Amino acid sequence: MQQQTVKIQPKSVFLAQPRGFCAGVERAIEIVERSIEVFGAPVYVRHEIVHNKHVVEGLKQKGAVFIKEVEDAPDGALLIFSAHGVSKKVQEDGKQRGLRVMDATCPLVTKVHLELLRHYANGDQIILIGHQGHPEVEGTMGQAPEGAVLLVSDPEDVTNLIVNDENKLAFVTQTTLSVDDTKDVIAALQTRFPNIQAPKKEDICYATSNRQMAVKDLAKVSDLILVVGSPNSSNSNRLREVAEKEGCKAYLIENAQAITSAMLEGKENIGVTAGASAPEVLIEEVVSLLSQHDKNIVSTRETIEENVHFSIPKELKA
Ligand code: 0CM
Ligand code: SF4
Repeated sequence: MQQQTVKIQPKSVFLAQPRGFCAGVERAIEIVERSIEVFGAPVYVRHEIVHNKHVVEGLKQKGAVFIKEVEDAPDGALLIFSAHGVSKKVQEDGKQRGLRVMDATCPLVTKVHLELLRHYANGDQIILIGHQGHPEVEGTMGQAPEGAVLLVSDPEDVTNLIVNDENKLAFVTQTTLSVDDTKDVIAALQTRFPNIQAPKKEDICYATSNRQMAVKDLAKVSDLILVVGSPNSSNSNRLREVAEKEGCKAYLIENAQAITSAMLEGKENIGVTAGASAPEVLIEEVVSLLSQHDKNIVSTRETIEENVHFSIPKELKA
C-alpha cells in the first residue's frame, strides 16, 4: 500500500475551517439520495451531481445513473439536474421528453440565473465572468438566447470586448471563481465601461469566498498545503491557486492515496483544506495519514463560522 511507504513526520498539521461540503453540495447529494428512496432506483443524473469522484461513485452504488445529456435518459425516467445548473434548452429538453425532473441546481447559482434574466428583460447586454466549458458557465449563458451573453475570463478579454451599447451593460459571475482574480476583471470592466451594472450582492458564493479566506490563513503557517478535491472542481482548483499566490506550495489531491513522499519532503508544517464538493471522510483519511505518528500535531484554524442550509424540494421531504 502506498500509504505505508510514505515516510512523513510533519511537525504540525493545520486543518482549515471552513473546508469541504457547502450547503449547495449537501442539498444536491440529498436530492439524489432522497429521490432514490422515494421513487426507487434507478434515477438519472445529468452530469456529475457535484465534481467529486468519491461522491459520484457512492451514489452510483445506491442506484444513480450518471448521463451526459437529457436524451440519454430512458422514457419515464426521473431526471436530476446537477448543482451547477442547466440552460433553458436543457430544461426544455426535459419537459419535452415528459420526464419527472428534480432540479439540484444550487440556489446561489439560480440567483445568478435570475439576475441575468432580469438584465436580459431590461434590454441590457450581459457579460459573464467565468471559465469557458465549465457546466455552470454553460447553464448561466444558456439562460438567454445565444449571443446575448458575452464571456470573459481575464482582463485581457475585457480589452477585446465588442459591445452594442456601453450604457446598457451588466455583468454577472460564475460562483466559484478566485475572489482576487475576479476583482481585477471587474476593475477592468468598470474602467472600460464606467456605467456597467454590477450584481447587488456578489455572485461568488459564500462557500467559495470563505474557503479562500481560510486557505490564505493556512498559508501563513504552512509550508505545504494539500487541497482535497477532484481535478474538474473549479472551486477546489481555485483553493490550490490561492495558496500558491500566498507563496505556499500546494497540491490538489483526490484522496490520501495521491500523497507521495516527494510532495512532503522537507515540509514540516502541512495545511489541509478541501473544496466544496469533497467529503469529510477523504479529509479524515489525509489527516490520519499525516498524523499517523502523533495525533497531537493536528489543530484546526477557524476563520469564519458557517451556518447556511438549503432545503430540498417538498416532494422529497420525509
Ligand atoms: O463549480 P465547481 O466546479 O467548483 O463545482 P463542484 O461540484 O466542485 O462544487 C460545488 C458546486 C457548485 C455549483
Ligand atoms: Fe452553491 Fe457555492 Fe456550493 Fe456551488 S460552491 S454549490 S454555488 S454554495
